[in-house]
Amino acid sequence: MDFVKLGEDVDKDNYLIADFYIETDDILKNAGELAKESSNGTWTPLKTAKGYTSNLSAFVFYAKELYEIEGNKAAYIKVAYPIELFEDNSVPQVLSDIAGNILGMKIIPKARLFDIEIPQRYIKTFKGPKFGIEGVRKYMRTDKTRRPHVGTIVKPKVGLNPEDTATISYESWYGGCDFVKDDENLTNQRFCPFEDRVIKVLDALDRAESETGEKKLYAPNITGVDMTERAQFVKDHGGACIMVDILVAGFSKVQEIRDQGFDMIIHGHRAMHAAITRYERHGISMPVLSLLSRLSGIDQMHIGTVVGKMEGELTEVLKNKEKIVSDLFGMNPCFPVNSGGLHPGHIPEIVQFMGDDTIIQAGGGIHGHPDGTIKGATAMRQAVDAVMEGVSLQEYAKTHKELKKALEKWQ
Ligand code: RUB
Repeated sequence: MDFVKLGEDVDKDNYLIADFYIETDDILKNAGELAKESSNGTWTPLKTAKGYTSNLSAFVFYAKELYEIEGNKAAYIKVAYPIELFEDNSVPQVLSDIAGNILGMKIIPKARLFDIEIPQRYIKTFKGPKFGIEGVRKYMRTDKTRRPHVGTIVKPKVGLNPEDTATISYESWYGGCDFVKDDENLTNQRFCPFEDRVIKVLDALDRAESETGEKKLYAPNITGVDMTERAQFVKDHGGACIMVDILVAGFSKVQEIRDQGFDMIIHGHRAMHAAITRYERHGISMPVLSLLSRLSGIDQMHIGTVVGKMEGELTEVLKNKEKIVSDLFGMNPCFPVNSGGLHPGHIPEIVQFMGDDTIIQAGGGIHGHPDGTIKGATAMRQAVDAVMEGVSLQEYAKTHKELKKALEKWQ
């Protein structure tokens, strides 16, 4: 078994290609160990290996030394994994291979999986988003206007009871939001039991829809130990959307929910991603997690904002976007979600780099409006309208007092 074959012509129809940044004292030797450990080998030759198991060897086919760092050499390497290594339709199994033991090997103190390329044959085993951008737009009846959706996260993120959560949700929708969601750490705590909350917020949604004549969407956070039952509960009570903390719950659960065919839009929050993605010399990049989220069936996916409160450079956010919207052998694209420290003043910039197919969410940027939630939601929607009409926010604010007040507070 040869785990290093530099310059080998890799058949991209039959291999998954993984790009790594590594730091190690011997690039080729240890890159080979990485390929071995992540496929059919281990630290020592095996008496149990059979002739036929060698077909499942991964191999390094490209290595480029970059620079010296902390007594090691840094390098980019490319590893080819035969697709027979992978179980059909299983994001968790892919991760156990290409980002499993190898990120903890002593001989490679730093290793970062920064990109993957997956062959069509394997992509086709995944269902991907059921709704995607077009499905969500059709449901929300914005498939003609094509404007960005406005969303909110009910705040304070924890502590409110179901009645107040429903009231704030109603006000958000009434003021102009399309979408209301729970926050990542609100699930089924005693102060706001899941079932009671879902019933009350969906009642508020019905009221908001009939009063505004617009479609509205609520994403209750079903993350927890009985996610299937929670999804069923939402479905039984007329809900059209659920939210999952993808990384906390795990891709297997996300895929299970997707495959169970609830026929509801799945909103993907990426809470905890920074523990995996943030350190640029180790871990897994957010674009890789974005792609895997798409494969697992997420319809609306958090990808960062550039502006706002959360870390994330423009190049990374655009890469995340590319992974979830670009052509992928016919798989539906996810609706990108920009969220985290946003207010109406950010909307022109976000639309400029994201385009109109985006869900722009504000929690504090709506519920912190000087005149409260309804006016806060109205100000967000006015900012979207201004951008769609090609008018500057300052100009639009002259005749839209909610927007004016928001800009006075935050810009
Ligand atoms: C938004 C919020 C969300 C973040 C997560 O609240 O806290 O959880 O969007 O970040 P607010 P990301 O609008 O008050 O900041 O989307 O980057 O994963």
